[in-house]
Amino acid sequence: MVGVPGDPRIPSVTPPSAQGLRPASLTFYGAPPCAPGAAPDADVAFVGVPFDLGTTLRPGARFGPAAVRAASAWYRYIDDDGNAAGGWFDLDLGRWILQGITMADCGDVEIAPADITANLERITAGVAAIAGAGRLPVIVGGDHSITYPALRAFAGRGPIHVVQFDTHQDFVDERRGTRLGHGNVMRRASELPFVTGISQIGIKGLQKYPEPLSAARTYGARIVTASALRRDGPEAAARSVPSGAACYLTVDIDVLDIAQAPGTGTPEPGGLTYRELCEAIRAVVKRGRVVGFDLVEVSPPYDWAEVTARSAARLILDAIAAIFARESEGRPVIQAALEEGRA
Ligand SMILES: [Mn+2]
Repeated sequence: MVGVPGDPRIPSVTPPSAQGLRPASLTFYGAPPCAPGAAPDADVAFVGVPFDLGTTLRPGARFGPAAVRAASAWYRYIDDDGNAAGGWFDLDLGRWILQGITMADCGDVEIAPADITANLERITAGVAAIAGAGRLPVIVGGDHSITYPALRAFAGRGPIHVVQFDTHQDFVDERRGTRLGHGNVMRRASELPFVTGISQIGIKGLQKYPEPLSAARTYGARIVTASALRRDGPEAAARSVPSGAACYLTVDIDVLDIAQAPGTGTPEPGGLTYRELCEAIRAVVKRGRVVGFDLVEVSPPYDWAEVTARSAARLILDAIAAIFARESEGRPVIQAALEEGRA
């Protein structure tokens, strides 16, 4: 018999929670799902944003959250004995990471077709539900335009310095009538009253128009090119971040070299290696206090052998390990950073 709505024998599509979030069938790292409508009860709360209406040329990043979730299955949050938050032993670092740090997957922001403004509001609400609970939101895009609505979720929580790892500056004011695309996102971020500065790390590539670069310089963006990072090292790059500042970390996966991250809309040759990126993130995180983190622009239709999705899944763990290693206290660090910023 064909099921009809309300037929108890047929599993219905899970309704979105009060925050407009739809639970995922597969979770990041196998972490437990957040209870719908409740504040997340974990140090780290993942949220997927399957939105790519901000792309200039090649869409596909809407499939990013699903691909990164699938790739993250390699790193299991719960061990064979059913224990959660046991962390991982990092053979390269020679120590445990993320021991005792709890994680939960809040699902995906429910994206509506065609209505950009409504979607941006849903993204803000979804991230605000996590940040407002004093948890670390880890947002997986989606194209880079989602960083602007994600940042808006921090309004009223004190000054924030944005640290952007990216090939492109994304500082175009307006092109072809749009101001909310992924190439405009840092310009919009710079206009938020509580954003006190922006560090742009890993920048490279060719530009047709000089206006975004001069506007970023006029704004006071601290620009560290890929070459400068390579030449001067991660500690020097991290000095672009004000010491002790509350930071929002945004990583556009296209900061990696095209060979290491082919699955993205606008890849460029000459990018960072995974190791260079990871070491730079560790240095930045040691200097600032990260209160929000997104990873964007994984576009599975352009990926090979899950190279990009797997790199993203690992990078998220390495980044949050660095964030929580800073003071190894977990949730209270995030809460303190937000409260201190508010004071
Ligand atoms: Mn970008």
